[in-house]
Amino acid sequence: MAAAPLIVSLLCCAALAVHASHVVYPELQSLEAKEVGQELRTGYHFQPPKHWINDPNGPMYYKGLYHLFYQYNPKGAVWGNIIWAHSVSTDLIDWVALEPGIYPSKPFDINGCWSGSATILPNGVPVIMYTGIDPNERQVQNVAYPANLSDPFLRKWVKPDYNPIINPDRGINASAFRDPTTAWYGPDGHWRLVVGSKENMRGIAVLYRSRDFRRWIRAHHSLHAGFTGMWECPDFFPVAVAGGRRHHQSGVDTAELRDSTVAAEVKYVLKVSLDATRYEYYTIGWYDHSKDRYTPDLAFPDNDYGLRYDYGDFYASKSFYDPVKKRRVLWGWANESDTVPDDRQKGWAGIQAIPRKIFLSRGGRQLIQWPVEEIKSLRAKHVNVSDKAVKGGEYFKVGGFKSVQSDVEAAFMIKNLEKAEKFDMAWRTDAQGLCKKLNSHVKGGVGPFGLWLLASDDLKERTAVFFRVFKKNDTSYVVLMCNDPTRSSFESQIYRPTFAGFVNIDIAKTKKIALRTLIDHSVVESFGAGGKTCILTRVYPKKAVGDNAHLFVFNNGESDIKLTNLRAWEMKTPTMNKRLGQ
Ligand SMILES: *[C@@H]1O[C@H](CO)[C@@H](O)[C@H](O)[C@H]1NC(C)=O
Ligand SMILES: *[C@@H]1O[C@H](CO)[C@@H](O)[C@H](O)[C@H]1NC(C)=O
Ligand SMILES: *[C@@H]1O[C@H](CO)[C@@H](O)[C@H](O)[C@H]1NC(C)=O
Ligand SMILES: *[C@@H]1O[C@H](CO)[C@@H](O)[C@H](O)[C@H]1NC(C)=O
Ligand SMILES: *[C@H]1O[C@@H](CO)[C@H](O)[C@@H](O)[C@@H]1NC(C)=O
Repeated sequence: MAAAPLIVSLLCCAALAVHASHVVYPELQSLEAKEVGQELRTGYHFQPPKHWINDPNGPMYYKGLYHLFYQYNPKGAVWGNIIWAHSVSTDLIDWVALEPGIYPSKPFDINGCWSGSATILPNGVPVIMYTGIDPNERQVQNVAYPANLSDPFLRKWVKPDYNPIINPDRGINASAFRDPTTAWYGPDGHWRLVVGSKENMRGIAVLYRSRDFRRWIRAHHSLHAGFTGMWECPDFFPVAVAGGRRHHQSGVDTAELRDSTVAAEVKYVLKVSLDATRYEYYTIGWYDHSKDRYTPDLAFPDNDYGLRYDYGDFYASKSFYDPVKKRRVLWGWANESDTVPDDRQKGWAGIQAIPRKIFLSRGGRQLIQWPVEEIKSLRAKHVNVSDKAVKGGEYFKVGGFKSVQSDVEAAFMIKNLEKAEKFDMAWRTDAQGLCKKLNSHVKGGVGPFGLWLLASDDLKERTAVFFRVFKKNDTSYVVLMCNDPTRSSFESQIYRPTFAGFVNIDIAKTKKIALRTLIDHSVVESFGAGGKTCILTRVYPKKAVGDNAHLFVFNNGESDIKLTNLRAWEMKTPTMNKRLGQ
């Protein structure tokens, strides 16, 4: 946000306002893209042919198809004119674009159709709840039903005239009341859902109950609240615990919570997107069905330095239960890091991260995320490197394949931890600050080691994804995973923050750490230690594009490391949002 006034002055005279936390450029909202810049567009990350996208909405599976709706500006490459665009897929890889699912047409949504969720009713009927902006600019919650249940594409949605079904009454701020969750059904036969809100600096998950999905009554207390500012896009769902009857990696459908034996073998996740920081945080905890209260486990910081799905550019995420593969799948939006004039020029802005399977770790201390297995079907030509020592200060190029659109899996072995730098406990809550201070160019003891990618041959342009190991005391170590895009391009206007998170592994015991990175022209999406720590960044190389983008392995620490194994695949380009019949 800090750069916004500058951007505006560059554009000359655009009026600046902040609306639902998106910087608003009224003059640009309806300027259609004439040409679409292809160079940095993604190959296999979800993206429409042009214009602005943000939050994923109402993901679901229905009659053989995965549905993804998303916030979309049909008229321009900046936020505005928001509707629910709609795409379907049989495999989460190839996508077909349909006509918009939900768009302003009634008084209760005439000024905008904002984010929301889908719920599959017990009779199999999918229903969408979304935030509409009414004629008084109030945020209200509406319901929409499919016009034709026999149509697996769910092309047409009917918005009953009894909308809005939830109003911002009884002291709720009508400008801070949005993004209803998927509903869940309690043992008492009542539906529940939460809507994100705030009261001064207190973020709130406002709880509602309903018998019939039409008349909703606000509960006397919220599901949960915290002093972290507006809570956007809440997501609340059960996860299986290890040792239960189902495998801990299996998903749990919120609909199953009616069954008390299922409810006894799960924990719950509450994720909120913090408008104040533009990052997301989650806690794992316990939900009392009779009192309708969620209590995070004490082990988890319930604030804005707690656990994050992704320590990079990833926001407004939403999960859904996939009944085909019995897993929970997570979608999240990544915005651009270039400037608004850049977006205008390229004619597009925003992508969705690769859908991730999400589940509770075996020990129950965090969630694990992993790209859905289907994306392996895009893997083409590959290269292998194995058992290669990388001495302190050395690096080498991984040649023989095109890395600009690729999937890289690497495993590093650390023989000796003696030289690890001392960890200052003050860094405990500031991985990002630590990575900024000790970036990939700052020599270390054990690390920084990892990948330089989207790198030009002369290495002038490069993005680093790496690990660095610190010593806490004689027996305990801290592993930092970091993404350093400070040299990703020469363009000075581009937002290039170092992003980082700690990795919860006992490196003294494992001596090994794995990294998987999905590279896609302007996307770098990394999964550390099998999905314990994830970081997505957007970069805009000028030289390291197409066949001139290279991959290197580097070690800028004193200690030698070994690359035990690296496999890197070129990725094919799936069908991405072609119109049906085109
Ligand atoms: C409903 O969808 C089915 C399947 O696509 C189609 O055959 C039927 O004609 C549709 N009905 C109406 C009323 O549009
Ligand atoms: C309601 O929320 C809006 C948007 O965040 C804020 O500008 C306004 O001050 C809030 N109003 C009150 C009464 O808190
Ligand atoms: C790479 O290693 C894998 C696993 O060992 C092997 O199956 C594959 O054939 C190797 N590929 C090449 C190109 O050597
Ligand atoms: C080292 O730190 C770990 C984790 O904080 C702690 O459990 C352990 O007791 C410490 N060991 C010593 C020798 O201080
Ligand atoms: C994405 O863009 C950057 C650069 O403009 C902003 O700093 C972020 O706040 C923004 N992220 C979101 C989630 O809007």
